[in-house]
Amino acid sequence: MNSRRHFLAGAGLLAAASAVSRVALAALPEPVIQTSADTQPPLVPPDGRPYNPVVTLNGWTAPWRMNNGVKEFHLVAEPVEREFAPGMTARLWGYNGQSPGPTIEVVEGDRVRIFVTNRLPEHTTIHWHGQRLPSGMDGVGGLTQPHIPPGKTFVYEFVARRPGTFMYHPHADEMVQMAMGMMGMWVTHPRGRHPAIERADRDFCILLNAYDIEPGSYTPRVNTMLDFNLWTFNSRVFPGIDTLNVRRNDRVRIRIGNLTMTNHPIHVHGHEFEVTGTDGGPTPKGSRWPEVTTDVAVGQMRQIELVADEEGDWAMHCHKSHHAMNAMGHDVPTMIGVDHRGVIEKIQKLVPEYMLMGERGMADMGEMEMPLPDNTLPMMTGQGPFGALEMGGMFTVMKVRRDQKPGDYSDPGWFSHPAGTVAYEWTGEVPEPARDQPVGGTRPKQGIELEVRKPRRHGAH
Ligand SMILES: [Cu+2]
Repeated sequence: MNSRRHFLAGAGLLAAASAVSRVALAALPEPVIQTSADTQPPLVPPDGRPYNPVVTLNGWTAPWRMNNGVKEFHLVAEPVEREFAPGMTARLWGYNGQSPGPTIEVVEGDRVRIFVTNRLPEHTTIHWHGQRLPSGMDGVGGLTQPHIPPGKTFVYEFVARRPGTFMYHPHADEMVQMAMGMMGMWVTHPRGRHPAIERADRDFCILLNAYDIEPGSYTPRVNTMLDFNLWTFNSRVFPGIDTLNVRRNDRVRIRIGNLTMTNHPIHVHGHEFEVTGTDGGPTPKGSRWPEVTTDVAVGQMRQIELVADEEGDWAMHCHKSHHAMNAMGHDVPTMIGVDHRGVIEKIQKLVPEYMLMGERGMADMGEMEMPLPDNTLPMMTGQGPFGALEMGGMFTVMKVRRDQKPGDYSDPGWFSHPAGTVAYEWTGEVPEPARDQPVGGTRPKQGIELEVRKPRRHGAH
């Protein structure tokens, strides 16, 4: 739900004192604040050149106003609360009430004016990642402009010269401000027919970001270099990420930007896609090849497209398995193959709530409801129609349905598989594997050889 918040607190009082006229207040577009982490419906352009709008998963597009042919936006850099998934909320910095900030959508050739108000406790700027623009509008604090001090508003203005997918983020105390969630996406639609840009039926935006939030706490650690524990699509983790709901045979475009500190191989099940664009713009058709995974490196954007011609529920996720899980439980030691019989009861006499984890792998964690500290999410979680999904982090599902109406982005529920198309249990005889047969008349020795190593103490090298 959008809620309009007055930019100047107490504006009524000021107006009564006739210090600020209505005309002066109207000089800035009122910033629109988003309070929900739900996916908002596409913003069909009310004016300007028409285009097929994007859908930002668990996000929204910034409204604008036309002022003498200029598209005016107002971004407010401010502390925000962001729900990562039900059960966990983080205190971040973002724009207009959320992290990531609203997606900005314009058309090639549009003159764009963006007011940026700083409500953070420290200075900031916005860099318009990937845009062609006058150097002084590039948003690098100290290099191309003075920083925007707390409480001040700066104006950026340029023409969106080339179509494509871009990002925006501060270029001021960058490590801190990006670790706190300050970033957003920018889409410039082509002005007309473009030889390298097809018309897409569904066009999704996903910004990859990462956080290090200790279980039980609310604010990210801002000095973490690589060891983040929450890997997010648009500052959400599975099972809090909305699904990509599409109609069968739709041409689906997914724009993926990476503002984390590592690369993410993004994998889509059941279909092949092509990379149709990068930060540099649309890729020439002759340069494209089919893929099912594409690596999105740090600071990069990859725009992928597929024809969703296979009905079903298709996983879409980062292929680094540690990025498809959440924060809680990473410090469990590897216990596969360790026989705990007889030990567990003894431990439970001392620690009554002690649970054995990982003796047979870690899948138990997906099923089990572990007691958790406040405000965190289990490492492996989520329920599907057949049981625990054992996922987290950068994981969602593309739901392809023949009866999904054009323009309908609502969740159709789980897929009803046609009879005989689901993997099933074999109930017949299972022959012994050939390797167990005696070779040359001798059976392999019974029992397992063990190599015992003393545990090395941490740091003792
Ligand atoms: Cu990843």
